[in-house]
Amino acid sequence: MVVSNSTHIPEKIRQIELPTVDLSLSRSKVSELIIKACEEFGFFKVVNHGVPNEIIERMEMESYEFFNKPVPEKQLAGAADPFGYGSKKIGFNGDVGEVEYLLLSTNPLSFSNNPDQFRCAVRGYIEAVRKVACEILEMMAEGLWVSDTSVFSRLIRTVDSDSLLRINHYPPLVLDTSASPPPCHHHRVGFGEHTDPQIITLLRSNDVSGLQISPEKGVWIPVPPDPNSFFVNVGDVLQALTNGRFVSVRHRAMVSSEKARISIGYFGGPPLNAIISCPKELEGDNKNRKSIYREFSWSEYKEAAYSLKLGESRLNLFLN
Ligand code: GA4
Repeated sequence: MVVSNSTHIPEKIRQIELPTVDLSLSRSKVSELIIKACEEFGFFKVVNHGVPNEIIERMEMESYEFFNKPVPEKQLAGAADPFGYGSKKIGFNGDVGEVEYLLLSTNPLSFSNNPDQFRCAVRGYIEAVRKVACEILEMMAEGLWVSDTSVFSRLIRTVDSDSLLRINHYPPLVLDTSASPPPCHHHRVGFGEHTDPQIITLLRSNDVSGLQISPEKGVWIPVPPDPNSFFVNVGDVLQALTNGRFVSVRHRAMVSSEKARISIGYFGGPPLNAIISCPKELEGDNKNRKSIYREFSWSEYKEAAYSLKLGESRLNLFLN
């Protein structure tokens, strides 16, 4: 199917079944499936993840409650510069979308103006998803035959990891049927095309669609929602840590449903002073054993990523 985006460039929407990883399978099978998915798409769905339902439900309920409040009350969470409540404006470079959100740092929890129950729900949720993220990162290292199997996971497990939690609330799509000419496409951009700068993202949403991934320019694969699963994507730093074997997937969120979408993203990032370089087992097999990317610190990379527009690529600024 061909649809148009706001700049009227034709886009192809492709319906492809995306990889699913069942975490209850044997460890070797799981790591094999994860490696394949990360090399092919930089993206997979996780089922049987072991995060208790109560933790997820509580988090979702508190999120609904937060976004149902009047705007002045939501603003008590502070402005999203960098942590707090934001609406429409994304980042610092003029990007906008049909979304309101709460952006929180996970270490320590930047969340002082909100009620205790919400704080507790967020804490419990972060702890649970971080655990799953660490397990996944360890199985990635195992599958890549890296001897230090916690080489990736310790970057997000440490207390000074620069990780984030983002709760997004996408409004329902309201079509102006009286518009003349009538609207030609039934979707709007909620959160524009981008890659995540960090190591790994675990995203969970209610049963409302919107997420799409782009394996190649102009091609979009809609990801059917599944409230019982997490969607995992490789971030830019993991692409660098794996010397380009894993791909940091481009993705976006569209507003295309008559129901509001709530998504909760955990972005596992390294400490600001961490030096990003791939383990020796993943260095090139060329004569100089050179890796594709030069060494960089997460703070250096973050600064570059945050100074660009949403859709702009940053990892290629760090090529060797
Ligand atoms: C994408 C992933 C996370 O949501 C985020 C986003 C951040 C923001 O909203 O402030 C960024 C975006 C994200 C990447 C490029 C920069 C920074 C907006 C933007 C234009 C919180 C993050 O870490 O990077």
